[in-house]
Amino acid sequence: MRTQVAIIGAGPAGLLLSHLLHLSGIESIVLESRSRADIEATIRAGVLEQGTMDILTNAGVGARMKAEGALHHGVELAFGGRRHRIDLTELTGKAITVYPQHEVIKDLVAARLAAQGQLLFEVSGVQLHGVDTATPSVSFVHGGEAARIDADFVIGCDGYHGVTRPAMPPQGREDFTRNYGFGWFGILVESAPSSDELIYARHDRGFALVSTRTPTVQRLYFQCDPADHVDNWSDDRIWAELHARLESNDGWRVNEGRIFQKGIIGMRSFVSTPMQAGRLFLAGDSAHIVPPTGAKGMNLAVSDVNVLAQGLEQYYRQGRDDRLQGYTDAALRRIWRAEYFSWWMTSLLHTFADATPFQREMQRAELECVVSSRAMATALAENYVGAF
Ligand code: RFL
Ligand code: PHB
Repeated sequence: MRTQVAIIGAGPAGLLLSHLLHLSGIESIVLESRSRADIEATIRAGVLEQGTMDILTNAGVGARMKAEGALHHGVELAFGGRRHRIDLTELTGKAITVYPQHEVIKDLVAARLAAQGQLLFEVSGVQLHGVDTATPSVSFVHGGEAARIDADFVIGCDGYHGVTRPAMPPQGREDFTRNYGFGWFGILVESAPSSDELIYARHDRGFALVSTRTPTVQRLYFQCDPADHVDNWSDDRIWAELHARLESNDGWRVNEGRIFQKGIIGMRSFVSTPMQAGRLFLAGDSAHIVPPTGAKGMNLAVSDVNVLAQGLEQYYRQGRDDRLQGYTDAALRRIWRAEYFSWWMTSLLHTFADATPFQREMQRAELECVVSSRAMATALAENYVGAF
């Protein structure tokens, strides 16, 4: 097989890149290790920045997001028994949309297939060859048969645990990592939303987050030990913990309902640089991870491939590669802003096992500053909606 751009991974990064390239008349093949049903059912992100919505809309894949996504003009910070609203729209002129990542995936898969895009599911043994030459290739197994794609470029969109980052030449690489030592326990609940807007709560027992999915499904999270197991958490224990962390002086309580999905994720910050070497480029979670507190991961994946698609378009249309050469620098400017904000939100709202009493008071004081100072609330709002 021969194509212009071989893309590894059919997450938001890989699928959107393939679609943007198609709109510019550039051919690609996407290789995905999981099945279509699996990628369309994996529960992950929920919050889309205005810029992400604009990119999806301009690419012609925003219709269902607009119709079914919920526009949110504010978020709430809860601590000390009180909730404080941060008015995103008043402070920034922008809003966010809650629309599940797997719905974005469904929209992108449908768009690729409608345009006869080549999407190969359930491939295994992906290996990269000659990425430091002008004729890279990818070998893999599909439907029990060994296969190979010759391409001009290989793009690693295969997430944090993929094979493309380890295939980067080691010289000159620098990785930046922060492990937080805690995770999030996430549940999906059959019940009406408890709140019109997301609630980020700080409590001495740990962080909790009230999010939504649809008018009949809530998405809730609480800070936990990343080594804990979902089987240790009965539904009753989960509700007791959530009620304790979300306690409110005004009598508000989170709505209970049937819990139909439980999972634990670890929290880390990670950036791997540079994001390119020769004809191999990384985009999305394959190059960087943020803790989910800032709701930035999918938004970064989208902005990375938007920059990369412009570089590839310039290469094929004008025969110039200065945009491609500048990809890492252009992408990292936004990535480090999002890394900073995600780290800051995480530090502000979680309990840290090694925090001294002084540090705990500083955290409480900082929260008071954020909700009482318009300047600090504006900084949070600008970062949250991605106005940078
Ligand atoms: P993905 O989505 O991980 O996709 C990578 C794809 O590559 C495939 N793959 C391979 N394919 C072929 N060969 C191999 N060797 C392969 N290895 C892997 C995988 O099967 C997969 O299909 O990466 P991408 O595209 O970079 O997208 C990143 C986002 O998925 C991620 O950043 C977000 O989900 C993060 N995130 C959030 N981001 C937001 O913007 N807003 C949020 O509100 C938000 N909330 C979250 C989140 C992530 C969460 N979890 C579960 C980590 C909430 C949670 C709980
Ligand atoms: C979600 O709805 O899954 C979600 C919302 C906000 C976050 C993280 C996850 O910060």
